[in-house]
Amino acid sequence: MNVGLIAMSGVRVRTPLLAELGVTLPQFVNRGKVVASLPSLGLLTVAGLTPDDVDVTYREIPEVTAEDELEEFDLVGISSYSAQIDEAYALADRYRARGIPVVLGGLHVSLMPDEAAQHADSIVLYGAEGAWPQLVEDFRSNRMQPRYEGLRAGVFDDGNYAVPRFDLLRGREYNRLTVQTSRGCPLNCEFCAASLRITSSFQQKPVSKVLDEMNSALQVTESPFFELADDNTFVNKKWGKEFLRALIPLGIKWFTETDISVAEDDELLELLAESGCRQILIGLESASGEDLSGIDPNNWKQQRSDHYLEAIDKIQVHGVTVNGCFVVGLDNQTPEVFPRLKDFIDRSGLLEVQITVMTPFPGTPLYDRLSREGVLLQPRYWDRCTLFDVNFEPKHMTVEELEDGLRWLFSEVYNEREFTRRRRAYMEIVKRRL
Ligand code: B12
Repeated sequence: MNVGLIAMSGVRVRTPLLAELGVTLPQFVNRGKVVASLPSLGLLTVAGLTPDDVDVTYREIPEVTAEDELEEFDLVGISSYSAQIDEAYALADRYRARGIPVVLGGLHVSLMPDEAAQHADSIVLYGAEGAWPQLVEDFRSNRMQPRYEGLRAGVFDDGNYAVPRFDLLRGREYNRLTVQTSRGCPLNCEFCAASLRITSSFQQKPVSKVLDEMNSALQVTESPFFELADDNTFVNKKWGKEFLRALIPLGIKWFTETDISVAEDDELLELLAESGCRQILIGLESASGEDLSGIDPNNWKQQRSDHYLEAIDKIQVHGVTVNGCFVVGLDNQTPEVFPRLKDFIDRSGLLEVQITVMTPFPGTPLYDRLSREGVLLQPRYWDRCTLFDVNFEPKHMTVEELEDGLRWLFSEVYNEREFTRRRRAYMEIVKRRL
């Protein structure tokens, strides 16, 4: 039996002016190039969960076109994010028209199961753990069910967990490889559309398992740079320190996403630097505390926002750069947000910055609220769930003001002159440690 696991790859933007701007802005393009080549850890995990006597082929498809030759498989599994879901459905429909059964899984499918079921012989909700091995057995005995529910808890426990099949990447070029150390995030931001949505609570992988995965990934790459596919790596500081100590002997370089509380722990910061961490991405969301009211149920981010500048400085002094992420279009923001954000970025010493539009991904509490308020611009806009396209009427500005402001901010922040200025500022910060 041969299973084909197919991932959509590449990055997406719909609004034409932004897309044009995006391809000409040097810093935007640099980060885009780095991340666009990441493999699908979701499908490598599905491959790891597949019984040993089944052949697995892993494919990445940047663009689905009707002319493409279809590769023959006994069963096809396709992964899903909202932005490419229509391409995934089109591919699934073509395979099914050929008589080859298709299974759809992943984030979008878990959140919109009834829609996905129209394009699949079977769908898997939540993690593949706890569902995929049974599905394959059922398929082999001709009793595959239309729907399986994978695990939302205990995903990393022995018996449920499998090491992702990094060996399937042998011979291909990747700038970075991904490894996941946790699923979920206790902050529970209203707009979050990441792994939090397929877990019942925060799940942490034991350090020994993360190390096994890294060692397995190290077999297929000569110059390893790891990107941790976590929502928030350092929720548990005790686990964090154990993990960082274990990383030191590997001599790797790596990147992750976490929250601003790492700045409160000096020992953790020292270990981050020592373990080869090059950058941490932090969802700061806005420069002003007023904008942050209500974005997470406990106003966790709002409470810390007065200390953002000193926290960024403290992290960067350790030689770990901060990629500061900001969201525009939040309920409390007016058009004033654009110059204010520019000013904050200038003063912050941030080396890298990511600016995105608040996006009501289907299946999020934000989607439910904006839908109730009647401010969504279209009933179905999944291909515009890119984090750069505007899909709703903001509270305190017009759609045009939001789009214009975003374009202005992009051109002010992502240009060679600004990046050189930020790099120089960062070098000054690091010198203070020497
Ligand atoms: C790596 C990554 C990428 C890689 C993806 C490589 C790939 N082909 O998968 C790249 C850089 C290409 C990428 C692109 C984009 N990304 Co991205 N990305 C991530 C990131 C950092 C990690 C994802 C990951 O590896 N998770 C770990 C794996 C193990 O989890 P998983 O995929 O959910 O898989 C599990 C289950 O879902 C299930 N499963 C998944 N697939 C399948 C398939 C089958 C058959 C079965 C049975 C089960 C199953 O089983 C798996 C194991 O349990 C997340 C953020 C984060 N911190 O998680 C954002 C994230 C997934 N990306 C996001 C977005 C918005 C994008 C872009 C639209 C950005 C853009 N403007 O272009 C594009 C999407 C284009 C596309 N190709 O679809 C959003 C998606 C939200 C959503 N609900 O759709 C996220 C959550 C970030 C965010 N800010 O919200 N991304």
